[in-house]
Amino acid sequence: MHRVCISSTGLFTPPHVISNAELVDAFNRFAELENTANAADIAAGKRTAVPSSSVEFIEKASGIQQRYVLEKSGVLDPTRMRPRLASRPDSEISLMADIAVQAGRDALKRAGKKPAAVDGVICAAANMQRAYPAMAIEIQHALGIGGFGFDMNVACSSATFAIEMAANAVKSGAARAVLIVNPEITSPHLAWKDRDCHFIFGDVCTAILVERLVDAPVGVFEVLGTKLVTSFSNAIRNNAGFMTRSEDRDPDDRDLLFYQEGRKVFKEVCPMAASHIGSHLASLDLTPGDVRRFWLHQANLAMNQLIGRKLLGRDATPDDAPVILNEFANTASAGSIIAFHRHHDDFRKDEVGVICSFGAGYSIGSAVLRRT
Ligand code: CO8
Repeated sequence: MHRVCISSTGLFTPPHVISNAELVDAFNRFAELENTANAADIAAGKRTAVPSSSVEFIEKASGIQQRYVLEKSGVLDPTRMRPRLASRPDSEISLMADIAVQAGRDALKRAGKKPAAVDGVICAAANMQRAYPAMAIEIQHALGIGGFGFDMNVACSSATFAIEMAANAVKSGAARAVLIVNPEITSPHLAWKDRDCHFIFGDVCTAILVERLVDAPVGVFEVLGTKLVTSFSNAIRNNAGFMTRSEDRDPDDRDLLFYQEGRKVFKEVCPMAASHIGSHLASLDLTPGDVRRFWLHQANLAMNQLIGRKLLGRDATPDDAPVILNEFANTASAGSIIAFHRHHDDFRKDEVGVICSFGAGYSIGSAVLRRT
């Protein structure tokens, strides 16, 4: 069995930013148009008016201040309320593969690795651009990586679940190194017309290089252990799928985009995540007090504060549990990886950190890391 490490991470940040003020302005103009068009039905009590959104609510309820997106004009057009993404011919690289290649190259460059040293690509994200061929194989081809490629989806826990898959492949000797990419293009499957969730997500792509510890320089993060759990819930769901056409569904049906019971998720997932991390650490003879930093899933600031308090018995500082959701919003599986990417340089030798994601499924994944 080989010892395994995360030797580098990579990040692709989309070119466009939408501030909360811009988002709320577009939403409120949309609400006004809708309410004007349906004024008679609203007055007759046959329809409820679309309520307005507010920057204050968004910042207080979530901690999110802005989000990056691949295309913003369509999102901010009150007559459209979804990004304008151009379809590409089969002869061109797909959008999802394109951003994954950029994040993947960043990770390879930071590790000083050539594609020839990598034996597999896992594309792990909350949504795939198409059914087949696997996105990972297109990414593998574009990067010039040999071996295998496959896609996997565990919603917000896709990246941590992929770390376990990659770590097992490296540990067993099946691969020398595996590149994980998390192209999270959330904007096409977010309900921008729903004020309860229109502020939640942003687009991004992260990459993680998992390899044999002996092949990496000192200063990388050894993977001491990974732990995954799932428990079925309908509280976060998206019913879009390949059967909707045969079911004669209207593509605009609300359940064909992201929907959730946010309060229920909050209440149910926080204790699950805190006890998951506690038991994972205990299995490695560690306690939360031994952990220098928690790189938590970035869905909601209050959620992370609650998990931090449950683990540490006090308020977690930004140094204990760094926050990136103010800048990126919820980027599904990429959130905890961005937190790690941005906040690990100051680790000293032998300090321990935990990456933990939680989300739809429910699914929770953690990786305990020690700096070498
Ligand atoms: N502006 C003004 N008021 C608002 C707005 C708004 N935009 N939205 C809601 N309100 C109102 C509500 O209508 C409600 O009014 P009332 O009290 O009169 O009913 C009031 O404000 C309070 O609303 P909530 O109870 O909904 O507010 P919360 O304090 O619970 O905050 C949150 C809402 C932020 C959604 C919060 O519940 C939360 O963050 N929960 C956890 C969510 C979470 O982590 N979800 C995980 C989802 S991600 C995931 O797992 C991956 C999915 C795959 C990726 C999909 C990509 C698209």
